[in-house]
Amino acid sequence: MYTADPQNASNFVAGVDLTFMIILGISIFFLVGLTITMIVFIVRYRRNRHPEPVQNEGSTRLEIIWTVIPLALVMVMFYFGWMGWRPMKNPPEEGMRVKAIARMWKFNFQYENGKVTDSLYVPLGEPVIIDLVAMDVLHSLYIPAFRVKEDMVPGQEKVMWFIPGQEGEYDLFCTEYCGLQHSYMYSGVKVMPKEDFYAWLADSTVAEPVDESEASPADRGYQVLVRFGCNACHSSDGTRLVGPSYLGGWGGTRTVETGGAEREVEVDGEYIRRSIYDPNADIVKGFNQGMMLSYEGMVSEEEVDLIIEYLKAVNE
Ligand code: HEC
Ligand SMILES: [Cu+2]
Repeated sequence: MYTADPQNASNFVAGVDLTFMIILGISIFFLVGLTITMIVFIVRYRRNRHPEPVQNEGSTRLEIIWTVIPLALVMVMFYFGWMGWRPMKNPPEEGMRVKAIARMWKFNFQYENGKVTDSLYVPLGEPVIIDLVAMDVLHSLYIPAFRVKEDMVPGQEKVMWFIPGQEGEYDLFCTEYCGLQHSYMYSGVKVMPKEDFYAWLADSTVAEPVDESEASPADRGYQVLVRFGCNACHSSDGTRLVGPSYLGGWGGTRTVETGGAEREVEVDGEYIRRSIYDPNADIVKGFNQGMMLSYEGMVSEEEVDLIIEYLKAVNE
């Protein structure tokens, strides 16, 4: 995914990099300076030149020097860090708003017109304001090339913003260890020229800019499962992951727990729909409640139908 790391990938690159270089410079200066001083002292004050150690009692001048200089240096670091960080906390009023939704183990991005994608698409040169929503546990959204990173905390409203400065594709991933398939939360940002971006955004027929129209309903159903990260918890080959496999479900029966009572249900369209929109209504026996969250408002009715087509095809 990752292609380039230009200096102007976002409006924050210059500030963050400058701070980093200043701190790195100060650190290198002290590493080299202290090492040289140490070696000189070892040679000059070695035992056979100074058999009798001398005890030096305090020096106010030295004390002041080695208090004031480090204080000034950390204030310099603080100043640059503060100046680089403060604008990140002040998003502009106007901009392209998008909601980043993190859940185990997938990012989805929801645009103002309802479009949902699994990579982030943004217009070049326009402020992008991201509302960060964590559905289940702590996640953290990180775009290294843009020098932005922000924790996503369930129940907290947080935002992140930036202005993309150069067309291209960049890495985006979760940097808060969030469980078994944390590494699946790896995605990307695509920066497009404004006209291309708004044309893509207005086109409601394709979620991702790929040609889905030729694919069969079952193939498109599979793409829906990929887009929403269902496959982190469900396999297609009978393997038991966090949730039951797609294989062996459709057309058969399931033992589920409904409100504490066990019962048998037919795995049909209605059951699948309920499993996606209200996963805790029926808990498949042997699996944990609360792992799967509702996808109501994210996965559309048509997409549920496509998923059902895929489940039929898997169990043929
Ligand atoms: C974090 C893990 C997780 C994710 C992500 C997840 N599920 Fe589930 N799913 C489960 C678990 C656990 C169960 C079994 C417990 C239950 O019934 O709620 C389950 C049950 C189901 C069932 C009933 C299965 C059966 O064979 O009886 C369906 C259908 C289903 N999920 C579909 C989906 C779809 C579609 C998505 C993506 C839009 C999805 N799941 C995402 C964990 C997950
Ligand atoms: Cu995560």
